[in-house]
Amino acid sequence: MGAHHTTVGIIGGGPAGLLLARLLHRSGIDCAVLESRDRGYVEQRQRAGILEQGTADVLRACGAGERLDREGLVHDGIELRYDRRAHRLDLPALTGGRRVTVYAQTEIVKDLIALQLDSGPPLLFGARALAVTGADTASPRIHYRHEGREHTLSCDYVVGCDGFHGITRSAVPERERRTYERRYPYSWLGVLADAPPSSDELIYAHSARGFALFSMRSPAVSRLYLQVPNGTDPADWPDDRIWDELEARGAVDGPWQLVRGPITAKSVVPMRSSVTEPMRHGRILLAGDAAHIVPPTGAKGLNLAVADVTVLARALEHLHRTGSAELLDAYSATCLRRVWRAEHFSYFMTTTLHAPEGRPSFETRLQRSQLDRIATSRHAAAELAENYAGMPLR
Ligand code: RFL
Ligand code: PHB
Repeated sequence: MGAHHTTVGIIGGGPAGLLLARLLHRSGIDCAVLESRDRGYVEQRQRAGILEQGTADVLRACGAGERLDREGLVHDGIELRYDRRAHRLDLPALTGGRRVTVYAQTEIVKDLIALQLDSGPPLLFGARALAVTGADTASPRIHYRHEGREHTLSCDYVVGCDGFHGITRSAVPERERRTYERRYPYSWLGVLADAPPSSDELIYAHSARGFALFSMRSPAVSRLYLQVPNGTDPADWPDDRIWDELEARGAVDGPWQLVRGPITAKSVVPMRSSVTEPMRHGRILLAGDAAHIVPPTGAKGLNLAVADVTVLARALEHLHRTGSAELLDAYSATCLRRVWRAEHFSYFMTTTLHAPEGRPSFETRLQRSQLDRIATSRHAAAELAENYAGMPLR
């Protein structure tokens, strides 16, 4: 990597790390990104699809909005299905004008990598951080392996953007951090299909057979999810079984037809909530999935990662420009307010929409009552819509 010192050493080249590097670079702050995987892997990893308005605005403001504006699909609503009925939530009408955009995480990552490789700060693929030392010194160090050799990068600040399974979190002494966690008794089987979406908007379907989500990547590609038991092997789900199950769970009175097509990818993701506090220890900071994860039902994970690094870039820029650490000192508390709101919303969406194991229970009845409430009360609908569309970033 040439220089062995940088102002901000960033571990992880997912959306959080790449966007942070972009924001710092634009503020004239020197930084470097170490990413353990290769470029192709990072660009193909199938994940999020829904961007809050604030997220899309940050991407535009830092010059990564061109393809987003051309190819992103702006959505004004989502549909909830239960008891064979469809109920639409009009997002702008319920939130004072906020909407969401369907633009895949894979595309954001490609756009940010292209910007960074074209005159941005150093971005090293195949560079696995092994440990961070010197948390309590003025110059923390990242020890990493690249092309079979070990290197050390000394930094003024180290930011862990290394996701849920990263190593930065463990550089904070155990007595200084606390993790709050919840696991759910189900997972999602997610598929990508060369089939046009069966609806113009996303459908979140509650059914006695389990939850189903009908999303999309483009006018030609569907992204679909089914609630499955933990430990499910995707090999037990041949394509026809997936389509039949999606059709059964999405069934509604009135016209609706599920369009089938070749399935091109299949994977199982467990549902988990987790928050590690605080998000800073001395000169080590955590951002995105490295600090917190949500079950995907609320579509919040990527949006939280973007919010964290936006707050962090502003704080580091303030420090660089004025010498004041005031914003940096507030970083963890500022982010955690938004994080806990998103944790609650994601938990609410998850527990309201997924079928509990076994026969219909007390919980199932509560879910139906809650869904009726959303369908009939503007207040209840607005509460969901405001959380889904997201709070403005400032
Ligand atoms: P990432 O994307 O996990 O990136 C972390 C990066 O760090 C690298 N890394 C290391 N690099 C160097 N040294 C080490 N020791 C390293 N250890 C790890 C990894 O290779 C990786 O490149 O975290 P980041 O940047 O914080 O971004 C978070 C988002 O990826 C995540 O929150 C979202 O994908 C969550 N999510 C969704 N979020 C939304 O906002 N809207 C959605 O619609 C949405 N849908 C989803 C989702 C996540 C899903 N899965 C697979 C969990 C749907 C699914 C199915
Ligand atoms: C997706 O398109 O991948 C997606 C959309 C909405 C969610 C989760 C995932 O809540």
